[in-house]
Amino acid sequence: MKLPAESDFTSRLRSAAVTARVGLWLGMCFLICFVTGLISHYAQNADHPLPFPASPVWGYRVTQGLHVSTGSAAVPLLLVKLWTVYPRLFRRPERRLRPLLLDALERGSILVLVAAAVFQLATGLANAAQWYPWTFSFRSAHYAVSWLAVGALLVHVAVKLPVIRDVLGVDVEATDHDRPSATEPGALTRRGLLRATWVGSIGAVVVTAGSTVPLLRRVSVLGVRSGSGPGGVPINKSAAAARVVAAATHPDYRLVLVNGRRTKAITRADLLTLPQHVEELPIACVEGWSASGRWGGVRVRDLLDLVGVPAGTDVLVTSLQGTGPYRTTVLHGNFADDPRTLLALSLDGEPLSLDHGFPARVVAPDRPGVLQTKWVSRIEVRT
Ligand SMILES: Nc1nc2c(c(=O)[nH]1)N[C@H]1C(S)=C(S)[C@@H](COP(=O)(O)O)O[C@H]1N2
Ligand SMILES: [Mo]
Repeated sequence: MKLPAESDFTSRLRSAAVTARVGLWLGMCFLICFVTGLISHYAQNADHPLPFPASPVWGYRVTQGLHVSTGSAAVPLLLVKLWTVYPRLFRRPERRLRPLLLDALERGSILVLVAAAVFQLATGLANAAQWYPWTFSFRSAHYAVSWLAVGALLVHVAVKLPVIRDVLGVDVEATDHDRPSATEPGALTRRGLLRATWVGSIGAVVVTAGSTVPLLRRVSVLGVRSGSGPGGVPINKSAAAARVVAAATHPDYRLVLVNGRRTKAITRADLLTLPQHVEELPIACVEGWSASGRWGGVRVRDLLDLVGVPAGTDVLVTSLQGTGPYRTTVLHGNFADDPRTLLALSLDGEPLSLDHGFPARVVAPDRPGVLQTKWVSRIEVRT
């Protein structure tokens, strides 16, 4: 089989004028994705040198919704951009050393960029679809590769800046930076291709982001969670899947509070005799879906007072769940003290369902869904 030559690609749609316009939007999506990703990563870290804010309550809902939306929007953009540039892969290498080295450097940085971008979008989408066909930790891999992607992106933009400025300054049909062979009219005009790309990109957001915006839910075929769990809040992992049904319904259930040697074990019935509060708070999953609920229960701060935990103390929350990465989570001092942070016993006026975390779960404002621990059995001062 013979490799094609760059000159074999003749469509005038594969033009720097198109690439730069798609690239501009792709770059913006990547930047928003990167920043919101950093926020999400930080929020999930066990150590917070700077406290993560507990306000506004919907903060994480918005940043993570943006993260998943811009990631989804980037998929068609990346595909079209790659389609417009890949003939350049078959360019003959330079003969002289200096241009050859520069060319190799540029191609190397593009290889890193493309590999990182494809990895981020593929793992991100798979994660949003709750499909984990890998064994590495999603969060650390996705985080590490994001730096690679952004680094390579900055190098790429810097290298291409002269061309980008030229082609963005003139009409998209201008041919100044076209490859000599790119002269055949395509099935679409360049404007038509761009329009189709924007539509594809918006479409990608609609089919995924619907899980965050209730109005879009019906058309959101890739948004995995429906809005139809008890109390209007979807269910992420069921009690059966977490293997907690027996422990959660056992008459010996006690919530155990621990502050060093001071401990207290409380039944669910006793929890219901403590002052009850109602808060409207969202569950905002890292997968992008979110839903608001009216949670009722006991303030975590009131519970900590029962065993004399001082203000500002980080606590560790443990679930009845035997295994899994979300069995224990850290509730940082500023969250534990926030009057809106509840150990929830009810949702929408009904006792908490098993799947939503019965007998009791954590709900705190502006907090990633993964940390809203269900089936809570123990709250202790973090050591
Ligand atoms: N013990 C435990 N708590 C958990 C989880 C879990 O797997 N185990 N999943 C978390 C995730 S990822 C999310 S998004 C929320 C979902 O809460 P919901 O199922 O009530 O909507 O619960 C969180 N709490
Ligand atoms: Mo989640």
